[in-house]
Amino acid sequence: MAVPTAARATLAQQRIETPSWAYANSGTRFKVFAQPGVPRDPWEKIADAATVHRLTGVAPTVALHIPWDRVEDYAKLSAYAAEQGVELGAINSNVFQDPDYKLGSVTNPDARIRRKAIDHLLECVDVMDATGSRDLKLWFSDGTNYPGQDNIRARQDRLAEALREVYDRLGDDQRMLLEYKLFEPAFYTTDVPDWGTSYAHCVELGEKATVCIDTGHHAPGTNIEFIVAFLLRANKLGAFDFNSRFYADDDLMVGAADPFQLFRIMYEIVSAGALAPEAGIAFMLDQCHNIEAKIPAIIRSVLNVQEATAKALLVDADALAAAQRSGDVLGANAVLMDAYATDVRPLLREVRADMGIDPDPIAAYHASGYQKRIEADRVGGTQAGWGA
Ligand code: PSV
Ligand code: MN
Ligand code: MN
Repeated sequence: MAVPTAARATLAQQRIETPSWAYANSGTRFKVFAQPGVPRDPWEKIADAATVHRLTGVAPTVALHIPWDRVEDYAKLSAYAAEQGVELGAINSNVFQDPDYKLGSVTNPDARIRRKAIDHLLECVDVMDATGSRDLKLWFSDGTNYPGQDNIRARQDRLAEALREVYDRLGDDQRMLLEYKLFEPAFYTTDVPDWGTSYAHCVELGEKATVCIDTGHHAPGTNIEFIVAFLLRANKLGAFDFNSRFYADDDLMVGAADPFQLFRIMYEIVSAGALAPEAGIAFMLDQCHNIEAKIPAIIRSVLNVQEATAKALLVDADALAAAQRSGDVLGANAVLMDAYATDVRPLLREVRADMGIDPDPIAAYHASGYQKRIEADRVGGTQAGWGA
């Protein structure tokens, strides 16, 4: 299959954001398996993210999580990131770990706790002012476990009120990303359980509010690319949190469980012309590497997104449109499958060579000596924040 020059340029310019917490120790609710050499503070997480960017050339930003990455001076952290060759990306809020939030954060029946949660979200906007970050990412664990536990409609009102206050605090160049998740930790109702709920709140809020699709946050069998297409058309897709799921919110490497789904998602993006940074969609990873080596796993994830994107770029748009117009069901499907079946690894190796980086970033990482260095230098790495 001939590879258009434009596709090579597009691949070289792709941007994938890595999450600070993926570099730190993490685990399940049963056990954290600590690994040698993991970062002990946000500075070291940024150094690891910069290493991933140096080796892949397409991961120039790192998302922070407050309070896990809380520091005295965010402008200094931002300057340090720049020295390392990366920028600080989305600011992730956390209103899901404090015991005060047992019955909810911004939807809690107690006004005092709602105030505390909103104040944290406003603090995150202060952090964005200092770091120059564009995006505030909101994920709420709020919900109920038992029928009758709380008033479902009242909780929506409280949510809308809190979102409005935070939205009104955003600067001209700042945005709000509202993430949804089907269930967990609440098992009966979740206050933002699906894209429709997130979308409705974002529409009510205004143009600075958009939906974040975490690929692991759906019921099995959900057609995620349909959600992507719908939100793209409505101009309400702000970001992805990429990861893989086999069962629930597994946070495994993106493209590991279902590379075909990742291709279908990236095809919707490519066909809508929404891949370029100017289109305003943040392509982020949201993963935890509990048992595998973290930096190579993050590099692998970046490569998986690149491979899905390369295949999406190879879809013969004219042939597909002609088959669709003439009602050629099998022909149209074949055009898509031909692109998916293409081995794009040689192409990506060439793209990397043209970018002046090693064509095999994982081998380059192992050869670099970085892992040995961090294992020797860093003693007593911190936990990402959950799963103790
Ligand atoms: C919890 O489910 C979660 O994985 C959400 O997806 C957030 O994006 C992430 O944690 C970081 O807060
Ligand atoms: Mn997420
Ligand atoms: Mn999640």
